[in-house]
Amino acid sequence: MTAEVGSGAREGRNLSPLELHVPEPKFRPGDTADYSDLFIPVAGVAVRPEADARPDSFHELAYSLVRVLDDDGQAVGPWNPKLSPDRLRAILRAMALTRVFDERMFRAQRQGKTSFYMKCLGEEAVAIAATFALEKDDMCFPSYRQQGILIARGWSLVDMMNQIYSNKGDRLQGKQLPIMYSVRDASFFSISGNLTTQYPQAVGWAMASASRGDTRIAATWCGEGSTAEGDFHSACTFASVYRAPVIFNIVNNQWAISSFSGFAGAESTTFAARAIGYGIAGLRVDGNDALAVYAATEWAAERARTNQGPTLIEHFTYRAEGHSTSDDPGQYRSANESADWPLGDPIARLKQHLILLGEWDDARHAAMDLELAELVKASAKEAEKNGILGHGLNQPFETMFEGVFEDMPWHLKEQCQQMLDEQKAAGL
Ligand SMILES: Cc1ncc(C[n+]2csc(CCOP(=O)(O)OP(=O)(O)O)c2C)c(N)n1
Ligand SMILES: [Mg+2]
Repeated sequence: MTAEVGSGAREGRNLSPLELHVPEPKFRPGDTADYSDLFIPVAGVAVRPEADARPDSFHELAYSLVRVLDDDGQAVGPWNPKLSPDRLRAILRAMALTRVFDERMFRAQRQGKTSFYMKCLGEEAVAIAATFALEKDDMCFPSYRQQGILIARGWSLVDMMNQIYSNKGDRLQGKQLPIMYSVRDASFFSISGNLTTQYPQAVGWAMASASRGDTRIAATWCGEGSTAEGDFHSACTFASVYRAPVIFNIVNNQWAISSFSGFAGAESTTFAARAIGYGIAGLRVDGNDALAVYAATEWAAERARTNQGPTLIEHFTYRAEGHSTSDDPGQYRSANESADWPLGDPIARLKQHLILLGEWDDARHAAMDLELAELVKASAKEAEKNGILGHGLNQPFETMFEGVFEDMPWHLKEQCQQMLDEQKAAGL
């Protein structure tokens, strides 16, 4: 007798039918998120290998969590980067400035001044502490959530806002989605909306740097969801084979729009463990601990600069806001998930550390917040002089035909002329 397809009784054997596992987040709207089964090692216990250690000699770091700041705000253990108070205050200030900038630009979108914005609330340490541990001219290949790199490098807020407003001051001529900056002078590669393209680009740049005998290294960032892209894996292969001087950052903020990290593989292993299969050094760090992020990056940069090859760092953090201004996380995640995140807030934690050192206090913090709010407000007023969305101060329309071909082909010239004629006829 021929067995029916799908019956599970093929050739007389009584096999149970196959089934797929479809990941499901633990908590949904209406549930109370409970983090009690999340494994969080105490601060200071992770070993710190020498920078020239073989990648296969410290696998456990890919499954653990490097933490420097303990629950009281003390810096403990071998990963403590022992930064000066001035440096700590500079990191704190850049994180706070990024938060104020985000808040103002988010509101600008709600006021109709721009079409789109993305915050990095709760993840500020990942971009900012890492940038402080790199050289100013190391090349960064970010995703759309590392505006903190530009702010840490002291880039002009007005220039960033001009891009967000797509106004006549926008160096990119309104050709990129708001927040997709490109700043060669800050060694900040053009952001692409196509997830993870920056990974192989970073490896290619790092390989070119090495083959030219340069000393600059590359660092790139992507979200945990983006590790599911093929580009992530080909970048890892190339970097491992040629020991490219590159740092791979995976920002595990638990969510990829409305898909939880399980859809990118988090139920089975850590993202740092992806490094093991490629023979790359892999670290998992507390992404809300600016000192842990700094220390991991400093260590990875030393590996890269001494030709020991790439390092992959998973930053364990939480996306405290919606994905973008187009998203409403209340539709898909539990209400207390963000506030109860057990690793706290990166700004509050560094502030607490500085207070404990006797190098900061609440009054100074409040004064700094005030100063930053004034700075961002003044910058926004300056940028708005160049125009906001839909207020006529946009780039000349013909610029949309420029910048692709060195010499514009005849058919584009014709189309451009037709557009200008039609606008004239319509009195625009
Ligand atoms: C190749 C590609 N696929 C899908 C998208 C749509 N998309 C934009 S952001 C996003 C989620 C990415 O999540 P994650 O990598 O975790 O980064 P996060 O937003 O959390 O920082 C998706 C699916 C895209 N932009 N490009
Ligand atoms: Mg994510």
